[in-house]
Amino acid sequence: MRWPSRPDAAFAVLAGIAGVAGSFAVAGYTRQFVVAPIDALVVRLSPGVIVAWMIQNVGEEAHLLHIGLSVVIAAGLLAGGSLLGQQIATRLDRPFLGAGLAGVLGWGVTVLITGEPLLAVGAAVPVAVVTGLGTTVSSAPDHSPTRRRVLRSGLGVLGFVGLSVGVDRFGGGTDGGDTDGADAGIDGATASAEVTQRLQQAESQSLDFASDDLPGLVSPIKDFYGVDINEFDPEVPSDDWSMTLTGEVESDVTVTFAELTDRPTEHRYVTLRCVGEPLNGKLLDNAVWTGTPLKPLLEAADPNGECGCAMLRAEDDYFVQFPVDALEDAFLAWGMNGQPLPKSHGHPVRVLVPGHWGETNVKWLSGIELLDEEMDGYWEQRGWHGTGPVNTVAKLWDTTALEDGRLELGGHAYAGTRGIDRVEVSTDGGNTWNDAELSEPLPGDDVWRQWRYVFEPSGAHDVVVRAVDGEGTMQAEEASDPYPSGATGWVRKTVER
Ligand SMILES: Nc1nc2c(c(=O)[nH]1)N[C@H]1C(S)=C(S)[C@@H](COP(=O)(O)O)O[C@H]1N2
Ligand SMILES: [Mo]
Repeated sequence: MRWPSRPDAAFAVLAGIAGVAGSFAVAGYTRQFVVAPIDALVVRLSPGVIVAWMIQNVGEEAHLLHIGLSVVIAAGLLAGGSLLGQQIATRLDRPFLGAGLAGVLGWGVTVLITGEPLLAVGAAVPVAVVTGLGTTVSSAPDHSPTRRRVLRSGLGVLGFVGLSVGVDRFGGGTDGGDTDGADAGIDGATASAEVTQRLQQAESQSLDFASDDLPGLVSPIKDFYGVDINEFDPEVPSDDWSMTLTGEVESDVTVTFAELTDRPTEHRYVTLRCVGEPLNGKLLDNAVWTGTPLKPLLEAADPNGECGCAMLRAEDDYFVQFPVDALEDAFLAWGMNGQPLPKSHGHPVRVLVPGHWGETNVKWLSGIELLDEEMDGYWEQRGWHGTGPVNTVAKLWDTTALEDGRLELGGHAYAGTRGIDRVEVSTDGGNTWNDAELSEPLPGDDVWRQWRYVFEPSGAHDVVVRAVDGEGTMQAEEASDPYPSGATGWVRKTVER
């Protein structure tokens, strides 16, 4: 095999990039995008220590690193196809066959990765076109115009990449049942009367903050935080969904989506908080969820395993192990703020376990296996202890200077099923404490509350906030990191005006 010349190699790289862009143009940011399965593999193969380190030190930007790597791998594979196509064609002494061969190889690679023969054409065509350009350029006799052409085609490819990104971002497209783009505040525009009543109740019970930056008592879908083990959400049509309770049970129980949504329906406020969030972080939100209790299904299956525990499994290969006792209070939700459950929040069905850390709220639920012996879940395998009840927290999300010279402090407080009894605020570093104003509790046994405290500042203040839960227990003062059992401590901040 001959070593590829520089323009050949350059065009192969461009062909790879163009192929990835083409795949993106036809598939969008979905699991059919050629990068998606590669990314899933990269994430799966990343050692747990690295993942834990990334979550703590790189935070939400960490996904850009593995996505970047996956894009490079995808482009590299398609570039390899382009080069191979060119080489075979050269060997056969038919250089102009190279484009066709490169296209076929690019198509084959993409089908192998995505399993989508039709959409793979979107990657194959740009690979063939750019490879063809390369062949034309290399076979051109003189040198300096060739260079110019290389440059021009390179710019063309970049233009194509830009265009496909633009088409996907702004042309709408392949969201399929997702309402993530739904309008803030009016998520419930098409909601049932009960959901609308709940959304209105949350609105009317929200404290009247001077600041517009604070979330209300219900988070609009577009603002609701998201934590996923995968970059690309599974796409599960409701009609294809069913879930089986199996394993250590008297009898397996299977429900389809139609059967599930036919069951007694409730609309509950449930607040979610991720164990991985920093003490004053924002991975804490509340929504009105529509669904049905899990308990009757559990009773029908009649678990008899030794550990009294179950593994919840999901379509994205996520899994959480959990005590059956706690599951008895769980809710299977298919609606969020009056919309069908959005793709990013687990369409079509997710679990909501009152009062436990976010990770137990399995999205894209695919099955519940009752066990004989305890086993680690996905995050527990990676060192987290995030299946238990949430820690009590009062967030300090608002420090707003009022026109009259006073300062408004505010935020949300949450203690899972224990509820929030009061929030105390100190403006002198913890020497003296005052009760904050609290929003009226919303109905439900796993809902946050808002707090607000306004005072007359003089100079700098060392503000500290802490919550007392419904059992009379004070939020733990000792500070600890989120890893492995959730952040503890009191939120402190120096404010001045
Ligand atoms: N199938 C599945 N379920 C999942 C996860 C996931 O990655 N896959 N993430 C969990 C974590 S860590 C949290 S905090 C919550 C977040 O739910 P949200 O994305 O709807 O806010 O979902 C949990 N359920
Ligand atoms: Mo989480």
